[in-house]
Amino acid sequence: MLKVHHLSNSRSQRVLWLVEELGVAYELVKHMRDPVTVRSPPSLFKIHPLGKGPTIEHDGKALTESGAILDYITRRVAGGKLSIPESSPEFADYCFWLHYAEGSAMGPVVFDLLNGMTGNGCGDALRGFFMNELQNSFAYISDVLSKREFLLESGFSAADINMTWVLELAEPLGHIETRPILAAYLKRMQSRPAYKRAMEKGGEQDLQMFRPKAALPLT
Ligand SMILES: N[C@@H](CCC(=O)N[C@@H](CS)C(=O)NCC(=O)O)C(=O)O
Repeated sequence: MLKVHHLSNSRSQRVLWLVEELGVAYELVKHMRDPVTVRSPPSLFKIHPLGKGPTIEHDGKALTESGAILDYITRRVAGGKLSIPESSPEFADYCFWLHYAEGSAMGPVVFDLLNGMTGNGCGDALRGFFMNELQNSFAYISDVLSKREFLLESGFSAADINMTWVLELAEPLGHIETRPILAAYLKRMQSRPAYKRAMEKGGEQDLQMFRPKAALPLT
């Protein structure tokens, strides 16, 4: 059976949400972040040498990396549900959004989080660079979502699940309240019954722990 390793307050919430949307059978294994360092506990490194949330186990293999896991589960475990087949005209859009979320969109958000945690440890010049990236990226996502409810025209997909956690992490950093289209999208995603079930099963998510120690300008 599919085993989902969930790290508290982490991206692995995505995988829990996905399996709840799909209604596939799975076993949930919870791992708690170290309360001081907020890093993964040794139990996750026993599953995969990278010790990351999310990690899954299926058919004798351990797999890590959100995008790879979402792709694997939708195709291999769920017969393509919530993904887009190669034959569809939307396949290219699906590949883009699924990987853009954790690739280019997540980068500046994580930099800003680490910058906040270290009291502007990146310094103004570097921060200026990644804030510019964040602005362009979020403006693009907002523009697309101003025209439709989901990232793809055909409707909800695993790409929305990957993107939602990017925006959830950006929220305590102050990057959502100024962007009403992203705020509304986040609310729509969070109101899905499967999202709520995933939260109940994984344990309430508190990303406020990542709020910066001191307020920094948002641009
Ligand atoms: N790009 C990877 C990032 C994985 C990642 O950094 N996960 C975080 C949780 S949000 C983690 O495991 N942090 C604990 C640690 O690195 O010790 C993915 O999407 O799976």
